[in-house]
Amino acid sequence: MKKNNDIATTICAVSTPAGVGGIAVIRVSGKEALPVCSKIFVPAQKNKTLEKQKAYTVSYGKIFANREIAGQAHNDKDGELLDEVLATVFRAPHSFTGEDIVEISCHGSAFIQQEILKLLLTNGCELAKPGEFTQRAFLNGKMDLSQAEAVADVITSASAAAHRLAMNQMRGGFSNELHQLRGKLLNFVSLMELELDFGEEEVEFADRSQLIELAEDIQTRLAGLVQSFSWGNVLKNGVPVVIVGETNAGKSTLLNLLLNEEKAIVSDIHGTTRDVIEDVININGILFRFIDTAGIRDTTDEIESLGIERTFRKIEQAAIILWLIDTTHFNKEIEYIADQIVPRTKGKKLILVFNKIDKISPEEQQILEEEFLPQVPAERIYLSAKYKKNTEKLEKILLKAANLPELNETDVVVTNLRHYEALTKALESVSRVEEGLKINLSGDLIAQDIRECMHYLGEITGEISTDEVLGNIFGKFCIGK
Ligand SMILES: Nc1nc2c(ncn2[C@@H]2O[C@H](COP(=O)(O)OP(=O)(O)OP(=O)(O)O)[C@@H](O)[C@H]2O)c(=O)[nH]1
Ligand SMILES: [Mg+2]
Repeated sequence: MKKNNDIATTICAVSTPAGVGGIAVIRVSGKEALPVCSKIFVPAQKNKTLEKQKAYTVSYGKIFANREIAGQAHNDKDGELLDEVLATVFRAPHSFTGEDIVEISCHGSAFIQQEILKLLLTNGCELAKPGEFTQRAFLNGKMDLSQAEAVADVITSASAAAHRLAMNQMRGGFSNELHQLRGKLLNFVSLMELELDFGEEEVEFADRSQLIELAEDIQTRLAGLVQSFSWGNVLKNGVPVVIVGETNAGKSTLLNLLLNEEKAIVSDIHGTTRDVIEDVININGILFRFIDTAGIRDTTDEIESLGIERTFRKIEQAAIILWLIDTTHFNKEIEYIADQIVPRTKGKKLILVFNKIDKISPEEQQILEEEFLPQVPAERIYLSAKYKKNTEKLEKILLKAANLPELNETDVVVTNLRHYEALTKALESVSRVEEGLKINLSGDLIAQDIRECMHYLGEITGEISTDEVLGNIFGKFCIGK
């Protein structure tokens, strides 16, 4: 793992969310964390300065508004009291970043937070960049790259399943496994490269049949991980459910109902929604991503046509399709719409949602049940989005349709696109290794493929990383994380 002990700056940032809360936590990390904080923090116990404070203990004290000059903090005679705070001290290397850290818990006012930050900046700190605390944790060898990325996932996880996956990744389950696979490959490739040193002599240090076994093993494992992405992604970002159908069927009404929020405009004008509108919501511990779309009809309106094209694209990306049908309004259009939707739903779950049943009689509903497109294989539900009738039943159908496996704490599931891409490439190279071995390809070519596979595995854990990759990953974090 990459070690970096010469990070010179001491950084600070508010680590709690922006805005007003009961308390806020300002985190300071770096070589100068203790002396800098000591300049602005006046401990209640006069002789217990932060520098003398034991690691992992908290002390109570004051911060004054005009403590900008070194050495003045230990005299609270003058200056306007800014806040009474708690300071927690962590010492290198046993801290989140691996550096000395002081966490100042102050009252949650935005003004107090800003003033304390200003005091820290005038006393020699720099404002942390997005994700810089976690980046330092990585650079100081406290965690590998996939664990650092999991920190962001843990922070944003919005359902029990996503949380469990992120926690597992943060604890290093995934990295450990990749690290081991990589170690085994390294072992082999070293032996093969040794053979190459012997040039013309026919020596074989690396046992080919063992290597085939290993390559097969690794292939199976990588293929499993690559496959897990399809639902790992769903668990993290929500099961994509697209709401489609004719104009005015009540799609936006249903979206608002499911999200419990007036997200989309509802009106009785046909073609109200022209773009896709989406949001996620947690139903019984599973995250769903509901996507409202432009109603499908044969139109010459250019903008509406673009909207309808987007509808089709969203159907492609969805796992579940809710086809909304207006039960009060039947005409030959429905055949046209069926032709547009049904062929696009292969391999996906299609649910026929008959809406506005508040407006039809039980007899009419009965006729629909018997006669409406009987050849379309799909679950059917009758509801009223406007009057919230049968919507619990719809949620049950959705949960069933999502069909997500129960996860164990130790299950390794790939949820990160970057990992998925690297694993896919690693899988390709290890497949080439296996093929090469089977046709007795020369050692140098096989060694090259092994190295390539190791490279991609190393990219995930950060054993191989570039500044660009790091910038990309940590730049997506918030400041203070
Ligand atoms: N009676 C009744 N009216 C409904 C129901 N659901 C929606 N509506 C009404 O139907 C009209 C159209 O609803 P929207 O949700 O805007 O329909 P949409 O499918 O999004 O329409 P477009 O965006 O134009 O494609 C509105 O006047 C709604 O109030 C329902 O269950 N019963
Ligand atoms: Mg709409």
